[in-house]
Amino acid sequence: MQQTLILLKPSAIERGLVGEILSRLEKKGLLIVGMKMIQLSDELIEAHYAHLVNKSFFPILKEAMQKTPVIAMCVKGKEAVRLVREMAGATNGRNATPGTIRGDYSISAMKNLIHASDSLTNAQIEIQRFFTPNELFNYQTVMATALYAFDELN
Ligand code: IDP
Ligand code: MG
Repeated sequence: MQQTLILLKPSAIERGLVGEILSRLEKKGLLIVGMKMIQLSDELIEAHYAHLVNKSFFPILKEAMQKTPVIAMCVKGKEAVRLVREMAGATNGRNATPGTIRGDYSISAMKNLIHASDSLTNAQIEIQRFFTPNELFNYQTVMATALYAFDELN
């Protein structure tokens, strides 16, 4: 099973879309193994969006990410990294395919509701950036045998 990092951004919090997005992730079969609300510091945003610090829109992005606290989540599932990226949709909400979270609920390139790790390597780095080991939980649910075939449970 893979783990991936999700942030529900201030655009999701402000619009009251937390429940909706969480519900989609749960219904897909992803298991929440960590979840907390945090106010992002300058340092955390600069590390998380290091690939964007030199972009002209970075100051606006930083402000947008600090407008409210965010909800950070670590979810687990088979191929979870790719699945959550696909469920999030293209970065720009106006280009995102209907049926994706951004495609259904965002009309903005920046205020696109959700962050999802883009590779297994980055997922591991990002999970460690946002969670301490004791904030992540290893538990089994009876649902696992309903969600997966026996030979998929690893
Ligand atoms: P991603 O969130 O789909 O992985 P990234 O390129 O990693 O996309 O960009 C991180 C975030 O920065 C985006 O989710 C979006 O909020 C913002 N962003 C990226 N590109 C633009 C842009 O061209 N204009 C405005 N905001 C952008
Ligand atoms: Mg990205």
